[in-house]
Amino acid sequence: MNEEIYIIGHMNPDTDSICSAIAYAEFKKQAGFGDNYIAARIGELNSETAYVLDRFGFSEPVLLEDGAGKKIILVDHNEESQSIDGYSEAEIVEVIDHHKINFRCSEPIFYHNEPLGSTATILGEMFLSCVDDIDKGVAGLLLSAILSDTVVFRSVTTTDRDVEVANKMAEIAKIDDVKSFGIEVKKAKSSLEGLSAKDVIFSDFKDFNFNGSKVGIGQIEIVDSKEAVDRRGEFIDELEKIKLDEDYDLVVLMVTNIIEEGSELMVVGLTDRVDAAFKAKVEDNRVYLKGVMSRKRQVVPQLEGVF
Ligand SMILES: [Mn+2]
Repeated sequence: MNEEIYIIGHMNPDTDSICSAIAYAEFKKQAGFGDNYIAARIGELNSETAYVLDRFGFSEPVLLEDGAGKKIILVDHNEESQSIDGYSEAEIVEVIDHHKINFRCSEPIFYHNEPLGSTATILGEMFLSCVDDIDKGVAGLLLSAILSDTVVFRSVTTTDRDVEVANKMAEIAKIDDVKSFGIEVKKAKSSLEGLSAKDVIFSDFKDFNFNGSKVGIGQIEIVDSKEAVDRRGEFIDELEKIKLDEDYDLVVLMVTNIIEEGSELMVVGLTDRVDAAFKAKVEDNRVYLKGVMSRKRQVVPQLEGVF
């Protein structure tokens, strides 16, 4: 048997990371590349992803805790700071992603990156062009991942190709109403009930190095603002604690209301950078940004630009 190759998404995995890892392992098998590709995860699933896997009858990918000495394919990320422990001693053999590129390698590799709404869109197109009989469950996973990452096509990151691939996958997965299925998927994660402030903040949290400054940006997506508004004080206290404990220069929690299509940013640390990036004023550690839903496109570049 050939050497095992692990396919992993980013830390604090989201639906796109997990479903893309599973689908790509499946693609490798069905397109004849071999059965030595193993979908893996590098953290716990969130409730949305657990819902999606259950809905389409998949079990969770194996947990990979250390990448040292292993062959690895990265999906849905390319930065070491968002990847597995032991990254520097792993051999990265491929990347499939839709984020800004901050990647180095010493050998030529297969690297497929496009500015699309999700990694699953790239994989959906690969399936459509290479696999005759796409599995209903795999189509369901890809559809869910596209809907999740594009916030049911509401995010500015959404492209025509995302919508097109999603519709094709919906047809195969026998999902009639794509948008209401999308809201159903998003709702599976939107309840904050029973989660500590720390769990909420770290449910989808990414680290960035902006010109030497350590910045952490978490995001939650909700369909009703009440719970988050009621717990603002608690979230801001926890952000302060994270900033001190982990020595961040700036920590942000984006509370994105997918129905209102806007985000409240809760901010601790260098709040003046947030003022400058969004030409707004952070007051009581928070600011509302209308129309802002995408961390990747509407928050990260703007903040990076003021460091
Ligand atoms: Mn993604």
